[in-house]
Formats: sequence, structure tokens, C-alpha cells
Amino acid sequence: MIIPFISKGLNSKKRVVSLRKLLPLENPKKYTVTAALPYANGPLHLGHLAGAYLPSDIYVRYLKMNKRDVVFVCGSDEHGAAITLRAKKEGETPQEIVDQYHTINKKAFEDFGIDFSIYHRTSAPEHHEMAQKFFLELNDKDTFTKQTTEQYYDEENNQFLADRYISGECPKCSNPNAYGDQCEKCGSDLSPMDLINPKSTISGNKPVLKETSHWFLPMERHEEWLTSWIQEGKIHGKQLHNPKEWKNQVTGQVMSWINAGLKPRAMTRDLDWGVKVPLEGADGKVLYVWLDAPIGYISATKKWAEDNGKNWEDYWKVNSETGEAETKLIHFIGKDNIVFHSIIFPILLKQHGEYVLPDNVPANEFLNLEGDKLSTSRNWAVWLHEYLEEYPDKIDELRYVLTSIMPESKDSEFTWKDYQDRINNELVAIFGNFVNRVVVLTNKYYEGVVPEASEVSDSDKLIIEEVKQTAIKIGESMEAYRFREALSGAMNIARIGNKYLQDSEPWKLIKTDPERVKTIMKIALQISANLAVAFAPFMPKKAKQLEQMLGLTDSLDWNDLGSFSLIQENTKINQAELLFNKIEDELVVTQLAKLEASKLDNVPAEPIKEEITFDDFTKLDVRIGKIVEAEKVKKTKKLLHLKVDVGGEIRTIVSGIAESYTPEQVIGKQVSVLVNLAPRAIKGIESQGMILMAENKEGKLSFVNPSEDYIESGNSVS
Ligand code: B3M
Ligand code: ZN
Repeated sequence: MIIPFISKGLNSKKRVVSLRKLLPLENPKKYTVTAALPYANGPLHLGHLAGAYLPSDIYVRYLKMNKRDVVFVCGSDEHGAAITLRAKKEGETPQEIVDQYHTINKKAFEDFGIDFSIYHRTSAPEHHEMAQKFFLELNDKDTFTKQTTEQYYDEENNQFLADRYISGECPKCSNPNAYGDQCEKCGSDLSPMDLINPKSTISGNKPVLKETSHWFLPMERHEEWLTSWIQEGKIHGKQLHNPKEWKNQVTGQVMSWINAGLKPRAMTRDLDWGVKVPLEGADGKVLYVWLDAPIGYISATKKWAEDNGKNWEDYWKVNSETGEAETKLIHFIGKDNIVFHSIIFPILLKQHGEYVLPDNVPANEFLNLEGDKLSTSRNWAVWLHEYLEEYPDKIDELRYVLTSIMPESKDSEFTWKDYQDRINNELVAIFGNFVNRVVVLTNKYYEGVVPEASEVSDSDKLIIEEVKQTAIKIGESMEAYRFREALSGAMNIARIGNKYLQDSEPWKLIKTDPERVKTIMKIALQISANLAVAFAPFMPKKAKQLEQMLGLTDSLDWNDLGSFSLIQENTKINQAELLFNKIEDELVVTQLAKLEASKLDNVPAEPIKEEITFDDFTKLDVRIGKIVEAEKVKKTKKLLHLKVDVGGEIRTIVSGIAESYTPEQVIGKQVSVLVNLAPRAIKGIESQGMILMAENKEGKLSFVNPSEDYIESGNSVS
């Protein structure tokens, strides 16, 4: 039910509000917003931003503009195999790795304008303390069952294998690189025993089984209430949240796991890096990182509350008298973290008994890059810290582009060409152009003093109405976590402004009807002020710059959106300055070249084979040959059956070049042939030699032969 806004034309201060039917927690006293804690084992890339950090920052900025009491927590996830494997690879300690990347990522978030209330870290002592206390409280409530089971073990490294220490084929989607706790491709939660052909990620060896004991979370015990909570938003008949506000792909994925049957999951590990299990008989064991890390949200809130004179329990616990939740807990994550935030952590929160449950988990899908998946290991990424170094003056532009392509309901793609087009065709040509014309003309006609408007025409009223309606829709999109849609609404206000100027042509009327121009410019200035409000959550720096250009000293809040009395008559605006600059082709070319170069840099060179002697080398007899016949070997993809003239003798050779060359392409080609290789049968054909080929990074083959003018069949190669 939308209660229509009350508008009395240009000077009404009436709030433009859209009150939806109020459901529980529709208007909570507080908001607890979390963003997934990034592993402190590497830098951040655009996929991280578009997945969890930009949407959460936009939402929190929107809440703060609505004067809501919100805490926005994040921090470094500093335990688990992701850290220790990186440390092993770099020859550093886990603490050295997390110290390095905690600092880099914390600064990168700040510079990009992600305005956390606190950016904490799970290696902090106060986190260990909170996690151990939380674990003990759960254990005292019989949350866990202690079980001795056989676990995979790497004998070469004397280490049990769980999580990212073991990989194998996912039984659900056949991803060959699934981990021992999760498949990142299909998101499924796994245990090491589920993996097909498991191998140690430390040594690559096939693991053996060895007994060990752990504290398991019997998730199957919680299936019933979880089902009701996810499907109806209810627990034991009590409405907690509105399930219709959850994204279908989130509830769908959670229900698929519940319907497949939840299984007990080990919540401790045989590791030395992490939060120690605070129990007798638990030496050498730490909390599973996915038990410890979400508690990091709580320990971060506690630290923030202590530093800001607040009570952290107000942001995490139900009211101790009424049992009612008085805060809205929202987890912003990527889709690979859904199981942990919609099943495991809620089980722990509910089991504890005093905590609120998430009101929503608006998980985003993945962002791809230039036609390929973003990949840290393949260095196929646009790194945030590098972007900030190269383009410190284009931060809001990147925020705009990433929000425009945000993978809110399906994977999406970042390309540098699209980045250029959106900045040039939308920010420069629509938003920047409109504002610039308004400010330039106001300075030109009135020396920057806001004119007194006279009669508002019917067409003016339509424009005002259209902006007000758009304002309502933007607010609704924001409340529903649809930030792409909200941003598009903000840009529509700029389009309305541009069209209004184009249609009313004040630059022509100024000679014949200066009074009319005063009204036009007054309305155009109000539309510009609306843009400063609408874009503030998305592009905070540019919005502030626009406010200053318009001489607005009081900071605007969300309820000003849709108002046409934001700029007072006879106040003075400032001189025009370009909000955005065009992106030149050269930037796109440079960045694409950088990505291509990273591809080459990134393929690990094959290790050089065992050393041979000169005598070994002289045994090789390589001749120049000419391919005189060629055909594909039936029922194979890679093989060509060749006849090669090696100087008076025709050799039959089977060669694996069919994926790089067709038979027609190779007939007549001069090639280098190893002619004294022992013959061998390949697919029933006796192959009498080998054609020497070069292979590039993409696996494309090409012939190895001297320059054309030097070649004659039968010549030897020495
Ligand atoms: N460290 C992020 C990841 O899976 C993970 C999030 C923890 S949020 C408590 O890449
Ligand atoms: Zn899978």
C-alpha cells in the first residue's frame, strides 16, 4: 500500500514518503550491517567490491541519510587455510601475511570510500576472547557433539587435511578444484570425505585416513526451524522477517541444501593457526574458520561500541525483557558465502538464544572481467589498490560503473570499454552536462544569485511531479537492496533535467521573456540539488562537490529527495566546475594491454628438465622435412596422419597438431623432424619420427623451422 505523497508545488517542505505496509522490524530502532570479512591473504579486486562492499556501503549511506542508527562492521578474516597456505607459499608466517594484507585492504577500502564504522581483524586478542566465550556458551548448551572420525591426513607434512588443505572433484557439479569444506563453483558445503579423488593441496599427494576427534555441529537437528525461517520468515509461529524481501537465488540455494539433508559438520580443526579451542583435551585444535569469522562481526561491533560509548548488545541481542529484536541484522556477501550466513551462523545465533537472526542476506552473484572469471591465482583481475594509484581522481566513476553492472541477480561483466562508455555517455553527457549548464547559466544571467521564481506553468508541474515520483521509486529500490535500479532512477532525474532545459531553452527566452527564465532556472537548480541527494550514496565525493557548487551548506538528507525547495531564492551559488572528465581511448588500451601482459607473466614456466650431456645431444638427429600428405586420424581430436619427405625418404608420422592446424594448412610446409626416434604405434599407425613444435601460453602450437630462404628438404639441423 503506498500512501501518496503530499506535494504543494515548489515551496512545499512536505516529506515525500512512501510508507509500505509495516512488517516486523519494518522500522527497527537500529541496523547492524555486516560485509563479508575478506581473507587477509591478498589484495582486493573489483569482484570483491561489486559483490559485498559497494552494495553494503551504498545501503549504509542511504540509512545514515535517513538518520537511522546503524553500525557497519567489517574486518580482516585472518585464520583458516587460505592464510596458512599463502604463508607457506610465500615462506612467511601467517601473522606476517595478515599484517601485510590487513593494512593494504583497510587503506584501500578507506580510499575507495567504503565507510565502515570499524574495520577490525580476527587475529585481535579481543576477537579470540569473544570467539572462545561464544564457543563455550554454545558448548554448554550441547550445541556440539564430540566425535572421533577418520580424516584425511598428509603423511609427508604430518597434517590433517580439511578446508583448503584438500581439494578434489565436487560431487555436485564436478568442479575439479573443490575444497574440503566448500565448492566455490556451485557453493555447496562439502566435507573432505565428499570429494572425489582428493589430494593434499600442500604436497599434491593422495591422503591417507587417520583418526582424530572434533566437535561437530549436528546441522540436521535444525532442518525444521530453518525451513520455516527461510520459507516463511517465522520461527515457532513468530514472524521475524519478510521472506519476500529475500533474493530468490538465496532462498532457493538454502532450501536446496536443506532438502538434500544437512549433515554434521566439524567446527574445530587440527591446526596451530586460529582461535584455540578452550576445552580440556583440545590441544592442537582451533575453531573452524567459519565458526570463528562470523563471530568476528560481533567482536568488531563490541570494539566499536567500546570506542564510541555504545552498548554492543543493542546491535546483536534481542531485548532481554521482551525477547524482541530491536535491530535489523543484514549480511552483505557474495553467493559463495550463502551457506555460512544463511545456515551455519543462524544456527549458532539461534542456539545461543540471546541473539537476533539475520533479517536479510542479500547475496550478490559474481563479477567477471573481460570475458573471463576474475582470478587471483591467474592474476586476471583489476586490483583496487592499483586502480586507486593510477586513477585517484576517478573513484566515484568506478563506484558508478560497478553499481551500474552490479551482479545483484546474476553474474555480470566488467569491461574497460563499458567503463569508458558509461562514464562518457552517462556521467559526462547527462549528469555532468546538465549540472554544468544550470550553474553556468545561473552565473551568466544572475551572477550566481538564485532568482525569484514567478508563475509555475503546467508543464513545470509535470516535471516537478515526475521528479517526485522518481524519488519515491529510488527509495523503494534502496529499501529492497536493488541498487542498480536505484542508481538508474537517480540518473533518470538528470535525464528529466536535461530534457527540461532542452525543451524550455532558457538561452533563447532570456531575450524575450526573462521572467519565465527565472522560473526555469529555479526549477533546474532544484533538480540539480535533488541530484546531489540521489547520488550521495553512490558517489559521495561528487555529491558533496555538487552541493558546494550549489552553495548548499546544510547537509542534505534523504527526505529532501523530491523536494523543490532545497535551494532558497537570493542565495548565491558558486562557479561551475566539471564534475566528470571524459575517458580517452588510451586508458582502455593501456588497461587491456596490462591484462594481456598479466596473462603471459602469469603462466608458470615449465621447470627445466634434468641436465643432459653434449653426447646426449649429439644422439638427436633432426632433419628438415616437407609434409607431402596429411589427413585427420579418425575418432581423434588432436592427431594428424602425415607423410613427410625427409630428403629422399618419405616417413609416416602421427602428430598431435590437429587442434592448431588442418590437413590443408600443413601440406607443403617445411618442418623440423626428429628422424631417429624409435618408431611407435599410435592409434594403429606406426609413427616414424616426431615433428618439433613450439607451444604458447594458450596451448597454440606452431612449427619450429629456420627462415624460409634457408630451407631444403633433408638438410640437418645442428
Ligand atoms: N573470509 C570471504 C571468502 O570466503 C570470507 C568471509 C568471511 S565473513 C564472516 O572469500
Ligand atoms: Zn560444486
